[in-house]
Amino acid sequence: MAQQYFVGDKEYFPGIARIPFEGRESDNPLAFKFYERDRLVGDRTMKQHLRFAVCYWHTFCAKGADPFGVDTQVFPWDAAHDPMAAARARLDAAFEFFTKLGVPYYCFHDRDMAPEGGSVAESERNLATLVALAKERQQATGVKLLWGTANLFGHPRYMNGAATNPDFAVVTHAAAQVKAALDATVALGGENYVFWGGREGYASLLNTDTRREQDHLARFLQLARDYGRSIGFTGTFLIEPKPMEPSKHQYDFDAQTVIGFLRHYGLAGDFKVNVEANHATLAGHSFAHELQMCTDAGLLGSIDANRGDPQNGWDTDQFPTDLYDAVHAMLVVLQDGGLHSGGLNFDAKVRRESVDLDDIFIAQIGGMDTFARALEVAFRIRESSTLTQRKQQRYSSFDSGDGALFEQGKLDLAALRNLAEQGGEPAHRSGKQEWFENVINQYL
Ligand code: XUL
Ligand code: CO
Repeated sequence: MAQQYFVGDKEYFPGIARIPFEGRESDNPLAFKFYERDRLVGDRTMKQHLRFAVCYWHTFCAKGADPFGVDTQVFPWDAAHDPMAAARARLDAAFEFFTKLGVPYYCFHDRDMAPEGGSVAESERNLATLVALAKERQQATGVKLLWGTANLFGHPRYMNGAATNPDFAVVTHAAAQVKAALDATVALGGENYVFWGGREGYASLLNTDTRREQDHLARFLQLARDYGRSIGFTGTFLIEPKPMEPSKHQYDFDAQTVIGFLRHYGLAGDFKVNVEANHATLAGHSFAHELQMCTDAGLLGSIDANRGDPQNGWDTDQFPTDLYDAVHAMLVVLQDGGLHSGGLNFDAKVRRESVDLDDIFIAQIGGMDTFARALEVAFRIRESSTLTQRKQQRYSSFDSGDGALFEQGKLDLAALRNLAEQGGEPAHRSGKQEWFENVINQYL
């Protein structure tokens, strides 16, 4: 009997079976060209290195609407009128998709999985009902939860912020949602819990006490951490930086801002950073820069690998296809010893014009192939090229002698001045940037 890849009553993607690996010569759009899940790269399989996740919201909830037009995509799991029946259908479609694609993880917001009810208690019940079903589906398919999160930006009550809202009553509602989302994450064995502060920022300084709002955000995160730990959450809490959109100024602007915030409020360690490629672009940084800042701080938690568009200034949430960029990212990830308990989540959506049901498979396959290839290239660069040694060599004057004493804090400023006088004008040493850039192309 053919293996069945759907778990509910209905098949939502008929005609699509488990996505096979066929290699780069294949022209089958529904096959992997590079992602071969059990292939070893070094001592780990591609699946273990890359820890791919599908996001629930863009994949099963977004339907192509933009600020100028209504939905363009019609999904069979939305047919039911009753929101709870639609949520059950969406869950079944999601697990069919995860299984056919062969991804190990997924991520969700509370409101993607279950509709908001008329009261806090009803919202909690709705979520608990869907979580019980998701638990069954996880057990049946082996798909796991990379992270859970709460949507603290969609409802009108959050228009002035969630944890940073000037009205305490709104802060209590944000807390109720995070509490329930943490309960759900723990029930589903989630390995991380994410905070993306979409509305944790402000539009005008004239009406905003930014100091108080930042203190409130830190207090809120401490309470969430303490509650999470009290119910047995042993995973990592993650903050996902983004400089703008929807808030004009967000308190979690970029990785270094978040790292400073976490250290200032004593949250680093329990909390790490979820770097989104796209948000790096909006902050005027490269994806690799953001990853490197987190690696340097020991705070790289996980990745949203979707890209933006360098030609415009909004969040396009596209699937990654730029190999050069992905290689750069994987060089940093490998330097950090891999993704640890994080993963590569595609917080991405197909374009408004991509209206066929197979487009969501094609998009996800493309993103996974991009990172599979980037992993291989980055691994070979680290193994076979002299890139890492040549980078280290630029700093060799600190490895011994007075440079080493400086690093150890054993020289004062006057001693440095005397060394400058004795040594005379330093030789000009080339940074060799073009050589470093050429190495990536050589290995692609
Ligand atoms: C928004 C964004 C979010 C977070 C989760 O730009 O990236 O979807 O990943 O709330
Ligand atoms: Co994201």
